[in-house]
Amino acid sequence: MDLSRKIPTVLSAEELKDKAFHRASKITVTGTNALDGKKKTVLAKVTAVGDIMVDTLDRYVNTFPRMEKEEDFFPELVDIVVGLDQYKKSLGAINWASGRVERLKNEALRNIRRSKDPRVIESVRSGFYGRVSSIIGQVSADLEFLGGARDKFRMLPSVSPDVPTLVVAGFPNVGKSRIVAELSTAEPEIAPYPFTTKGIVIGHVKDGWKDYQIIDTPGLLDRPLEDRNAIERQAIVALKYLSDVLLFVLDPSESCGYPMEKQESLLESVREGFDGVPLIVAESKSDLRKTGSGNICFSSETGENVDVVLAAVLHELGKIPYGEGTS
Ligand SMILES: Nc1nc2c(ncn2[C@@H]2O[C@H](COP(=O)(O)OP(=O)(O)O)[C@@H](O)[C@H]2O)c(=O)[nH]1
Ligand SMILES: [Mg+2]
Repeated sequence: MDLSRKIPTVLSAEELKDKAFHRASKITVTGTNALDGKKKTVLAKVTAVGDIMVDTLDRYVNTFPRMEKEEDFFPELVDIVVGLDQYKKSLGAINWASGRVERLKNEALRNIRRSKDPRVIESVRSGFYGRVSSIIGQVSADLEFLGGARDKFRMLPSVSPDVPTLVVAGFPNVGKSRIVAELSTAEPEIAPYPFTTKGIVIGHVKDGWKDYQIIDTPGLLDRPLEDRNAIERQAIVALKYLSDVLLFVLDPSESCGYPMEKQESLLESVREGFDGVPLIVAESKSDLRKTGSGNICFSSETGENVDVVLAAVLHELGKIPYGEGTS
């Protein structure tokens, strides 16, 4: 996902007005006589102001992701990052302003064409300038909001929503990063993620022609959900939309510093929170301790059963329709 790439810089209300009026101020058209010249010049100025404003506003409406079609973004992430209600409201306001300016432009053009009085022509122009200024002023806060939203979208991880994705969970130091590195075909990259300081780690694994994502989420799925504040909970909810399959890592050696009882209760909490997402439970550090519990036991240290973990992961990811991973 890369929401920000195609979105242009959002002008403030002042900048947009300056741009339009400045462009128009440079226009003069010569006519067959003084009235004709005046008329043609004012028609061209009004057209320029109207078109610059409408084109600019329409570009925002068309390039910011719509919340109606969910293919190329995650509404839950957008909600956390900017607030979905305000986002929709602001896009709606920009769309409204564009329509208003277009109508006022056409009305002014008609009145100018109809008139034979240079003073009337001039007053239609200045009336039009005043009205469009006021409309742009009315959506000033919305432009500002969308400008901020664009910047915040840059923080979102460049995760493809349509590539089947494995998310790895478990307490700190249980061996998540090492197994992600073992499973990944390519070197994992670190991407920023809203409300975590550490970012998320995105690895890739290939199975024939298919490329899958493996995501390690330091700070997100490594503590009980009950201990989370509202924003962290939302971030976890958003993460749910990235997850097609979960791998939960338990460390029975407890060398991670967390007793198995706590690890198992986190597992239950994640199981509930990610209800409906296929869950693979695997026990790490089999070189240190094996439980005989029936879960896959692996060791990134010796390589034992890393292939079994990989096979289980690929088996589950293989069930996800490719190209529509996230639902
Ligand atoms: N003995 C042993 N140590 C491991 C194994 N996997 C990870 N570790 C060690 O456990 C610590 C935490 O591993 P890491 O992958 O960073 O855990 P994470 O915090 O869950 O990502 C590191 O010191 C690793 O070297 C393993 O299979 N066997
Ligand atoms: Mg780690």
